[in-house]
Amino acid sequence: MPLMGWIERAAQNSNFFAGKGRERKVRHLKAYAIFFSMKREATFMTGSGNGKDDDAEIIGALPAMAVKTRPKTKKPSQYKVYLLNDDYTPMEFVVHILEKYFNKNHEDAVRIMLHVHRHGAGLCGVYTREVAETKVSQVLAAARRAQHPLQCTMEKE
Ligand code: TYC
Repeated sequence: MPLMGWIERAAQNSNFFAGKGRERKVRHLKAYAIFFSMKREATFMTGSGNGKDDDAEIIGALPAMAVKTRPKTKKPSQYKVYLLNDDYTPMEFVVHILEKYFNKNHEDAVRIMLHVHRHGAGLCGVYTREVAETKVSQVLAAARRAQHPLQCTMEKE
């Protein structure tokens, strides 16, 4: 903390610190500097920066601060990507799609395809928004190219 150096220098140069109370005054000032920097953090973290200078509230928040780390980044939302059943798309084509775009092995691809066939829809994977959007459009484009009505959708987790 830069303030510590400043306090040390001030303690050497200023008459205020001279004499027998010097050690105690320096300690006191350092403690105050630490308190103030913590207070700024606590005000920020508790959102209690309402202009009211309520030290009691800040001091109450200090123990929580010691264990609470401020998240710098929000973790991105995840999206589930589903295949939907229809009466016309060949089972083999759906299996191929699951292998190619969802990196499933053959066994899992067959299992998921049959789940969609029997239940109407099935989860193919969970991805961040951009990846999920890419998967959906890749599947729709491949289905359109092959002239199958296969549908694919995504849903926020
Ligand atoms: N129901 C289709 C059929 O009987 C197979 C199928 C499975 C289609 C999964 C789409 O997402 C799907 N040929």
